Amino acid sequence: MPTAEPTIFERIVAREIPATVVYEDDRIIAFEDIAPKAPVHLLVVPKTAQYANVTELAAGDPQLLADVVAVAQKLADRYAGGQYRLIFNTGHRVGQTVFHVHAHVLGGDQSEGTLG
Ligand code: D5M
Repeated sequence: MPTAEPTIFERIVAREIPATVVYEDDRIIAFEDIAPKAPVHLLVVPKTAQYANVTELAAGDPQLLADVVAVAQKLADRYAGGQYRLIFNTGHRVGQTVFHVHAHVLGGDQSEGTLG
């Protein structure tokens, strides 16, 4: 069976390509988004490539999803005064480009305009 190409996030986990890493433990890595959409824009990424999106992660490893949320809160506390949006794009039609589950943590002053 052919193996899928590694995603860009697997390559960041493997340190094959650089990223500005702001958090890491044995199961999760977080780094700055390369194309920030807010004053603070971080990605919190489970290291496993097993889950393409948050629905799969919630079904397959709910504790890991809870840990992703806890890391997002910790980083928002550190970098964004504890206020943030947490976004999981799910599907290419809404803009998902990397099919390795990741949480966008968006913080900083966005009072001039946000989603919804
Ligand atoms: O989010 C995928 C996100 O990944 C998007 O906001 C850009 C970001 N990205 C892509 N390549 C890199 C690298 N090399 N470093 C940091 N961030 C990166 P999605 O929800 O799939 O659209």
